[in-house]
Amino acid sequence: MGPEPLPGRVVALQANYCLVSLDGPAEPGSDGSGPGGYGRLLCTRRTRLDKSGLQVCVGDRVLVAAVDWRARRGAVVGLEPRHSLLQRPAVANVNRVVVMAALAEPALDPLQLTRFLITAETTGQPVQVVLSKADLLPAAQVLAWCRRLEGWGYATAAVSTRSGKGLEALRRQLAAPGIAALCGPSGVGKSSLLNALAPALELRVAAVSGRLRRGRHTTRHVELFPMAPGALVADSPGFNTPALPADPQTLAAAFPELLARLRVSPCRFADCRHQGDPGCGVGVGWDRQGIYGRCLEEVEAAAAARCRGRQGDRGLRQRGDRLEPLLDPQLRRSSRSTRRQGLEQGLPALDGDLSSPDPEDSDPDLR
Ligand SMILES: Nc1nc2c(ncn2[C@@H]2O[C@H](COP(=O)(O)OP(=O)(O)O)[C@@H](O)[C@H]2O)c(=O)[nH]1
Ligand SMILES: [Mg+2]
Ligand SMILES: [Zn+2]
Repeated sequence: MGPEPLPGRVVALQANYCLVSLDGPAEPGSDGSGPGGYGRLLCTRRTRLDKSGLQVCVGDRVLVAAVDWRARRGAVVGLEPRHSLLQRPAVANVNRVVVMAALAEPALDPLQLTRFLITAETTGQPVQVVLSKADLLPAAQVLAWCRRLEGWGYATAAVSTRSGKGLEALRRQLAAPGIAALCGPSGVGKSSLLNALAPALELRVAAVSGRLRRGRHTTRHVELFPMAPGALVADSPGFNTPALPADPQTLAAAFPELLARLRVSPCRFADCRHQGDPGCGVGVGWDRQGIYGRCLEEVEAAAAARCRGRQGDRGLRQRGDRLEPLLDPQLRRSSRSTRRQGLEQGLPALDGDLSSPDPEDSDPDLR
């Protein structure tokens, strides 16, 4: 029997390894004040753990054994249950999600922002919005965007790493204990923001390039960074089309303003689509009604296709009145999200690196 396994947290994944930040001093007998601080060890994951069907995520609490202090290596031998999971980027044990969108370059796209917000909402944790590049729009327009997103039900702050606007308030928020996941499309300035808040991090930032005025994928993997003692922030690689939930109920639950209306006046029918149907308590004319409708259609189409797939029509999907080969990226995304839900429930193992950007919606500059 070796010494007791040491508790720590996974702060990054690299191929078959994970980087674990230990809770305690870097070496037995040291007080953690040496150059290694509270040590980080590059760890393998033991087969036994893999056979349990769980894939280790950034943010996971783990136990490390077989430590080689000189080589700073170890092996993950245990995984604590998660209290929450952000599916993409995959971050376990998030305490809040900060969704970031740029006010310009790239222009703010309410549908895309909504898709990120939906993913954030499915964690069950508090969600807030940060609008970046406030230096690029007149103050009145910045304020109008903030008011609009507050109308959706989100605390919203405008920031600029160029002018410094909003940075101090955000730094205070991100210094709260726990894990904050920062997510949003590529090029909105996530890495720049973390650099501005904690210059010691020196994260790589992309030059906005090409006709799309989007950043390149300089951030390649999810990684946790310390913002303050006990406060970690996850920077994540850009991807641009988050998946939608598998069912309409989960989708509706991800629209705070819809839920607020439902609380005041419930719908007559439990399966109401909230699209101006008779007896609908949500009503019409709310800002994101059209966006909700588009997302609902996509969720329903994917569910219907899955259902037909089970009935034997494998390989084909209905589109309007014709059948198409089942190669739609949306379907691939939804099946991936189903696999991740399995992960959350501790079911099937995942292959591949959860944190790597998907080629299908990666930045065209890099293809
Ligand atoms: N005008 C302006 N540009 C910014 C701001 N913050 C970041 N950028 C630029 O946006 C681009 C993408 O930034 P990056 O941090 O890599 O974005 P990420 O992909 O979200 O991590 C870079 O060229 C930054 O210089 C800002 O506050 N104002
Ligand atoms: Mg980045
Ligand atoms: Zn309704």
